[in-house]
Amino acid sequence: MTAATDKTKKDLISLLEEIGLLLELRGDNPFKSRAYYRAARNIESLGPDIDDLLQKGALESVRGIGKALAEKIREYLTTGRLVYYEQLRESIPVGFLEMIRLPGLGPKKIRALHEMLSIQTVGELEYACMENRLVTLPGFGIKTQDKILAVIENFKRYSERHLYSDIIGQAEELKAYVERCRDVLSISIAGSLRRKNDTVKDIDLLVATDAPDSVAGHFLAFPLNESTVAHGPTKISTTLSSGSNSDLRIVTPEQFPYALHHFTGSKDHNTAMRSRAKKYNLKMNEYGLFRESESIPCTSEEELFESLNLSFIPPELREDQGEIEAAETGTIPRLIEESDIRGVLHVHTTASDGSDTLESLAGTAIDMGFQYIGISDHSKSAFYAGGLSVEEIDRQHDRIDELNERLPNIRIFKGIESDILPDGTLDYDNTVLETFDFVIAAVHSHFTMTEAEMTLRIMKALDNPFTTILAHPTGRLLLSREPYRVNMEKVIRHAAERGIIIELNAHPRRLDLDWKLCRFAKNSGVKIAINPDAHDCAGLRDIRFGVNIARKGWLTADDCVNCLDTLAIEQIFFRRNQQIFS
Ligand code: DGT
Ligand code: CA
Repeated sequence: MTAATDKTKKDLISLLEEIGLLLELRGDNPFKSRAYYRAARNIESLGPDIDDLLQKGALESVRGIGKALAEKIREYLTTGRLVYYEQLRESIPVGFLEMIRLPGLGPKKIRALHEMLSIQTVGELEYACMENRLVTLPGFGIKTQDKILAVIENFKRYSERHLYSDIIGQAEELKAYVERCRDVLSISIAGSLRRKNDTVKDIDLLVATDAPDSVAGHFLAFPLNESTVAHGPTKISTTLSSGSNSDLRIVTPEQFPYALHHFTGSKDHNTAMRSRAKKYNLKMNEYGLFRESESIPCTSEEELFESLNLSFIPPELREDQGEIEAAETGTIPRLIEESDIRGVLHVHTTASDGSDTLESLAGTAIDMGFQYIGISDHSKSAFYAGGLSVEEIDRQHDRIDELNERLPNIRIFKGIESDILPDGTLDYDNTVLETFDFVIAAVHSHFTMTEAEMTLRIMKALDNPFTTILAHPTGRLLLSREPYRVNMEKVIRHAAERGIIIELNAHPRRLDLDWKLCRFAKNSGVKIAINPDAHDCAGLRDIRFGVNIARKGWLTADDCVNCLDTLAIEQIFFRRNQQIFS
């Protein structure tokens, strides 16, 4: 028998090593994986070529290769495939294979993280680190957590898509740098970053100049450029140290408004705009707006929209979701802005899994100009997150009363992030729940229910008269975890009927509700709370990412409860409590 494939000894060794690793990842008997590693080593040190042994039917003469393994090697070398390996691979979460690429994270640790925290992907692992989940985990600790965060930082550089929050800083730095070139006459970030998408592929930057070579030279000298990908007369692409690509497009000052509109996108919005232009017998592209060969002059995007009888469409709305019709009828809403936010809810302290104290969080909220902060540590079932016992709640409430007396510039509201238990109940008795100003209900476990079960579970939690807010309603983690199966339309309609607020979680990896559902919630009559879900003082600043998505979801300040002042939001909490007792 001869090898009918081009599989070499080297391929075989890699295969056996990978099987050993996969078995370890799956938690099979360690003897099994060791046998594969040993066989790989023995084959490596073999003198004769593996094909000779195969032809002679003498594979079993190699130390560590028994009958079963010899059969597998034969299958691999003769067919080029090994069914056993393919099945093994399928039995292991794909994310494990991604995690194993992180230096310092071996199969044992990956299994431990999966068993104790249900982590299956690098993104979930990063999120868990940010929530300090590894600090008290046996075999881990704060140092390991910090090391893991550092290697993840490096890992993310090579992803195809990036979180908006990971890229915007470098994009703004690049823009500020390019702007320093004297020949730059106008400049703007474009593409998905300008539309404030939750994830982005690259940085699109647009410049107007009369001296393209000078601008190109300056751009190429940006200190954070790692390599040049393409260099043409109007477009240059580089890879930055963050791992993302940056595309610079160079146009004349006259072309700038049209190019800005074009390169902002989205593609679907552009297509819809072109159809509209056609109705006016106009042609539209990145260089201009034309009636036959005559160019229609526009000096800004505003004028470009005006030429098509449209009001200005904010970039966030340019997703072909009815924005052109709204601009035609003058019904584009005044979108919420960060300066509309009066206070923040959903904040964790050192009492559960946060890393800053109540006092320092309140201090940061004051510095940020907020009128109130709503504390909501985890509830008792969330043992992995230091969920609060009834005694700890009492102590926290005393502390909040004290601080409210001492700090006249801020109102601290007493809240809790209560787990929604698998049967849809909340985590404490009514006698405990009634001591809070507000109760946030959220799913943190049992993600794998059927859609019907999960929908019922959440709807039941919304029926609880103590529930004020439903948090991170779909459970998705951007680029790392799909939403759990749930009928969100049903949940949103139920929340509307029950007067429940739904959270737009501002953490850049959650942003859940997503922007399409935000709009559906608004149209269903649900109020939204843009919540930072902060686990430290810096986390309070994530609110801006939530505002971006709220804008993409067409929300105004009136749609968001945390644009209310202290008195008004207190009345909402109070009214809810009155309903319970009436
Ligand atoms: P990304 O990069 O995947 O996060 O999303 P975008 O929207 O930034 O996409 P990108 O960088 O490929 O292109 C930037 C903009 O340029 C895009 O939003 C619209 C415009 N554009 C690019 N290619 C086309 C195209 O083939 N047709 C039209 N109509 N517009 C395009
Ligand atoms: Ca882009």
